[in-house]
Amino acid sequence: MMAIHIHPLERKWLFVIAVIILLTWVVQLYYALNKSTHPPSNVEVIDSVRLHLNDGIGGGEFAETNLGVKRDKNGQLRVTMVAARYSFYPQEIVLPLGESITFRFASFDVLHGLHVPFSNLNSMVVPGYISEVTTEFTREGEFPILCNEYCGTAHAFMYGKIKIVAKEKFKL
Ligand SMILES: [Cu+2]
Repeated sequence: MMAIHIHPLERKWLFVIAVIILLTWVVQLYYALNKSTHPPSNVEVIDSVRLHLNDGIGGGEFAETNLGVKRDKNGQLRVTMVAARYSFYPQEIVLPLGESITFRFASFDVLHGLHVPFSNLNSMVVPGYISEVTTEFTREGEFPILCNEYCGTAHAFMYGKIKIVAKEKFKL
């Protein structure tokens, strides 16, 4: 059999690539195990065209009048939010520190992303699907909600605001 010849420089780069892949893997594993970063596991479809109507799939959960922060019958805090070019609706919400909160997002038009710095809240908002994330905040303060999927000309101006307050100061 003929020996395969690999140029020494190519061999070097193969090694560099292998190290980069390994490093990426280690970083992902670290964040998955220590910072509770994990892919969303909720698959739920929605009709984006009827999102604003009260007769949409899910009983109009994403109709304008149903958006915002609510407590469900089990006492769990829920945030229902729509991402659309170029804002998040509602644009400002207030939430308590250290309490489990379930976020449900839907897109009105194109692909959006939702990221809150200093938290593990980071999700894609794919048109036609509901993104669900349950998390809790560990720092008080005001944080921007940023769109991290390019969605059009004014993408850079698409933002919202989350204010995290102490549990005792939180009112619904
Ligand atoms: Cu965007």
